Amino acid sequence: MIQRFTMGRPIETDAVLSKPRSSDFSAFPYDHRIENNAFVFTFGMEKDDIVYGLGEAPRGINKRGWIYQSYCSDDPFHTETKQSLYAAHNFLMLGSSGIFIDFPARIVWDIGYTKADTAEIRIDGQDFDIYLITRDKPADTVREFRALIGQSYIPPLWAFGFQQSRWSYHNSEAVDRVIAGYDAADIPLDCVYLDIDYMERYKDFTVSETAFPDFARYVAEKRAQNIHLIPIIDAGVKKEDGYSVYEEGRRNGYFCKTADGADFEGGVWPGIVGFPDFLRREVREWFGEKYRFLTDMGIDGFWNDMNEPAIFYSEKGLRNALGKAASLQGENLDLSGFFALKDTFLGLSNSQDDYASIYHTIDGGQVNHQKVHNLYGACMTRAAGEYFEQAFGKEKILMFSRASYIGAHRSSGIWFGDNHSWWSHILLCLRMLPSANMCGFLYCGADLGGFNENATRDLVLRFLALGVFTPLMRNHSALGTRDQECYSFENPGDFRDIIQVRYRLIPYLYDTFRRASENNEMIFRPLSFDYPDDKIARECETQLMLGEECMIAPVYEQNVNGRYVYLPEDMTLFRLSGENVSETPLKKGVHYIEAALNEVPLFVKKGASVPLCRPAMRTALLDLEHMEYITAK
Ligand code: MIG
Repeated sequence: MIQRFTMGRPIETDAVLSKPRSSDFSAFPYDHRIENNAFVFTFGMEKDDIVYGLGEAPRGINKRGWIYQSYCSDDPFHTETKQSLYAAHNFLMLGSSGIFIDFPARIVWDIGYTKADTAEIRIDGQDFDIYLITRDKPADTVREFRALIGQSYIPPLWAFGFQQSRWSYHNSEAVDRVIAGYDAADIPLDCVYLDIDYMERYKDFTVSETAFPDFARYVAEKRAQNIHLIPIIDAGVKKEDGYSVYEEGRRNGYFCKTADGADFEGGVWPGIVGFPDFLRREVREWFGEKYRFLTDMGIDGFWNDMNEPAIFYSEKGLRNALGKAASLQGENLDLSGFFALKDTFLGLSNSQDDYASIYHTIDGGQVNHQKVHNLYGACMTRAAGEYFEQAFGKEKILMFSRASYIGAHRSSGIWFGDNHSWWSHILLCLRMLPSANMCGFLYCGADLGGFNENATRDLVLRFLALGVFTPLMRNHSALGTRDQECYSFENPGDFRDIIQVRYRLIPYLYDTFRRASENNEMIFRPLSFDYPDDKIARECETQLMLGEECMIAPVYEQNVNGRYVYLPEDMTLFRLSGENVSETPLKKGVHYIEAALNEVPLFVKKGASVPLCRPAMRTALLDLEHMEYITAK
């Protein structure tokens, strides 16, 4: 059953496709109050209740015992004490009771942080819709919620191939070296990413002539090798005379404004930029159509970045900070004065003052950015996704975004942003997968090997062994970090063994993905969804159910040959490595499972089968007619 409760006059977010009629608010079942203009409601949690949800967010599958915020944030340190990441996915479940808050400004979710047995949810405003969904089983609640928000995006098949990225492959020679490196090591590859340096001075919808001369020909040449190039698009449009995208945007009044009606200007990679007001349909149509510059040259995949939006500084913020520094010139700073000055500069990026000084135009009126902050990136990505669907049809273009709000799941996937080459981030990725699936985001994944800082060979291998199962399987790393391409480590054969397993599983994974999208199901589920009465399964935060047939349990620590795995029922362990498959039937219970660095453990439920094809160097070269089945007898 779904009930909708409407308070005030909510801003249209387009998260929900067809809205059920609102119930009288007096029937809202939770204790609530208004406090400092915020709507606050609370509910109790029994000792053993599990709270799921919030999509892309820090910490566990069970969200209890922490405080989270829905506030899209560009924060490259995903430590466990953070409260938000890049997305705002306002769907929470207490057992099988679902709550979706359709509200695009800040929400604070105190899930037993202040009081262990109480959840207190603070909605920063009084205009919103809350949907309550009650079913007997969590998976049914998710299905009903997903039907409400509409079918999840399905990418082209080749988007399930292995993808290599780095900030940045600076020119066509660098891209060619990557492809040659993979080909020489016999490691399959489908995509190479173009990070911001492919552009001319970081201008969206331009390609640097010196870095990629005759880009269309180059793209065609790569397509003939079955390689897709995936350029990045940033949210901000460089302010530059004679740059048509900027000039059109300014002339038509398409950029976000300040209170006095001037274009808001912020500093990001291109220097000073205007931020398209993606909340407006005509701006989305304009910006979406701009991707044609690249699709006309044969590009068929994109990643949208910096769309929280990330703002390194604003002119006003910088002026204030410099003024403050100048006023201290010649003063004898005490320690607190020094720290205050330092914080002034550190606080220039993604500052609340800047966000509060941005205005959108909605239905002809000015709306402060803080009221709609969490829609910005989602609307950018919708602009692209809706253009692609209309111009090319469904399932043709790969599209994923950094920032997101529920609703964007219909036109794109997401990646989990700037993680680190830390062992703990294997688990962070694992835990976000079911949560993101609940919220409709099926095409997702983390930067495998970790984005920030230097990775070790064993970390990349173990990260990839989880990535074998994530729809987006992309190795990506930051500027200045050690080479992280698979062929740059010792004995690349181990990497081949892992990535070939992915290619063998593509028919199964793609089919599982498609069914999950069509039937509003999750690809990855917490064990507790499937084994609600099993105490150990209910607490499991390091394994996931995959599809109807499988369970996965990646190794996530250094210098170990395996890990403990809990089997909630009899299953067969298949160790997959390259074309090798070994099989070990196991009884329900706890087992120490060994997995070498070149092996992917896959647990299959008794009686179930999983198809495997022969590996190939590209998805386009897979033989999808001839399958071998691994069956758990
Ligand atoms: O401020 O384009 O999350 O994947 O490599 C950093 C450069 C901007 C952040 C993205 C990351 C990308 C990087 N970008």
